[in-house]
Amino acid sequence: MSVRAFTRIAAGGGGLLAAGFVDRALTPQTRPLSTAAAAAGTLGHIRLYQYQICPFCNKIKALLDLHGLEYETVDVNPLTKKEIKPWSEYRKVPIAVLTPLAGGEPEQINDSPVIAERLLDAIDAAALRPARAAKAFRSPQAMEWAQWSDAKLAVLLFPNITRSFGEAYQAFGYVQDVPHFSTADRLSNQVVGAFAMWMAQGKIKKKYAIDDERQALRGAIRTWVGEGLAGRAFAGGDAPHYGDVCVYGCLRAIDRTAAHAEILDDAPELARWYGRMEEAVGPSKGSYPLEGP
Ligand SMILES: N[C@@H](CCC(=O)N[C@@H](CS)C(=O)NCC(=O)O)C(=O)O
Repeated sequence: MSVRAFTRIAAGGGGLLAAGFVDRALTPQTRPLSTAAAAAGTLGHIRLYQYQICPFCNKIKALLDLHGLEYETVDVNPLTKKEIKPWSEYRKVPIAVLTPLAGGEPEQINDSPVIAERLLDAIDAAALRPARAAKAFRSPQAMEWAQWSDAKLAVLLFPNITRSFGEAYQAFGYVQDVPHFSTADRLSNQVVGAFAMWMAQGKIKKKYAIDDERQALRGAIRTWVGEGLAGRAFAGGDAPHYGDVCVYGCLRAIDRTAAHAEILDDAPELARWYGRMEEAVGPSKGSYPLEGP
């Protein structure tokens, strides 16, 4: 496993859900479960190949969770990629595999914006929300924030969770909880992975012209709070739009790290919005597959 293979890995996930952050009064009713089944019917069985600390994977999971759609997650071993290597030439995550419920060929979808578009089309077709709200969810502004989240925010996460070996080791701690990883997989990923990520930090900073990574992240958060939220409950207004989901997914990806706690502590408006998003999105509906990957 090369250092390079780790350089695209960013951020990852547990729960900084401080009850005080949740403003229940502002929580929108965005999950009519009766129609979620219709979207699931169109999409079939959803399996998502992921790293738990990948912002692009967490964006897709947040989109599924917000709409009450069930899915399976398969954690890919970042060192060996053995879960995807036998059948996929594309070696990044997320990869979605949709299997029709009535049987038939599974469909592989690579690249999070492509996956998201497919999910959004199915969600719209199932009329999970009224037409006007559906249009607002995918408004041009929402899509601009989605792009901003991928291009500006996601790239800042990696340098912020790998400033020292200890931080990188903490970020990779999730591998200890992946059911199908062997003890050797867990040890090698946490130690070698953390070391490689720590070593790659300078290179990534150079690539994206990042000087002080915390300052850059705080700057991005100020942009989101000032221009995205602009005093509203969500960037989408009273309910989240797709841009809210993308930014939330990015931040949820690193929720086990010190960087996550720090940026929420530093920005009370962000923390309140994050709490509202946690409430709206709910817990992850991802499960591990019954049979092996
Ligand atoms: N444009 C892709 C980017 C995906 C990406 O870069 N994923 C990283 C993890 S965050 C990855 O798989 N890197 C390759 C590796 O780990 O070997 C998307 O949005 O899905």
